[in-house]
Amino acid sequence: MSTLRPRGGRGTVEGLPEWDRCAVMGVVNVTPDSFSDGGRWFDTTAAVKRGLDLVAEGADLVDVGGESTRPGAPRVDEREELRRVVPVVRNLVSEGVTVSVDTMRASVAEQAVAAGAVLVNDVSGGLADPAMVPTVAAAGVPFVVMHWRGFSEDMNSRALYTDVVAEVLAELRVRMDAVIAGGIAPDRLIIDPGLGFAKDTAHDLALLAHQAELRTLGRPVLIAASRKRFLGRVLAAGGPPPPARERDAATAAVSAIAAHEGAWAVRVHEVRATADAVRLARAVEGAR
Ligand code: PMM
Repeated sequence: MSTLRPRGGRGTVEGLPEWDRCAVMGVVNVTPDSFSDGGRWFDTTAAVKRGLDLVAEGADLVDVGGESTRPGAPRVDEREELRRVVPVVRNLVSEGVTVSVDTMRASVAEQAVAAGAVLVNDVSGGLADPAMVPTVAAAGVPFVVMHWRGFSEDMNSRALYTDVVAEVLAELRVRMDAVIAGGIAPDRLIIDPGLGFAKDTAHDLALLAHQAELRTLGRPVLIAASRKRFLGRVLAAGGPPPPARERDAATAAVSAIAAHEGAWAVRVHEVRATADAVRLARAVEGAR
């Protein structure tokens, strides 16, 4: 495992703060329909308070999104996405929070960056909107390239792999080359295997088991397992899966594993337990 990890540990991202451990990205979904927390932070005041609470609980940065990407979700209207996201970003930034914007739209990314967001997290890795890569390149902010095979409406039908780890790596490499060719600086890229996006439980687990291989792409790795279906399936042990809100202990377990394997950051809905997990992973690392 550690033999596959390049020197330099989890890596650094130009334009973002450096943490001496795996960072914790707290999630604020300003949506009525996200699979795990939809509707809970669906007005600006509640969403901003949620972001501040996540920071108080130990989040290093807060990821603000206005479009649900749960399997089967329809797309949200652009104006509505802007209305949901931009004021929340602006308010959190004014409180000193490091904010990323979770969007597939260049217009939302652009306005969020203008409002102070310092990272664009695009689950489509720039594929959904042809204006995304030039917009991020011009803004000069870091960019998350996630493995993605198509919109949520029908992504489950794309969960077909012969060797999921090799194919995800190869497809991520193609996207990295494309976004670099499009003008985004290589040292501003973060990669993400896209757990649950066109992947079933076995695929998600294989990607976690081979996380160290993602580091061979040479960029920091973001792992976003929080409350996802595969955790429900593992916990179900043959019975009905527990609801999303009862998957936080399992999420924290993944955070510990991911941090131990060299993840740059983990993206989670409930921060407290994951903040403990990444600190513990750091302590174990320090004792090597
Ligand atoms: N997953 C979701 C949303 N945004 N961003 C990244 N980089 N990686 C992910 O896997 C990811 C993401 C879906 O989860 P949510 O709707 O509960 O936030």
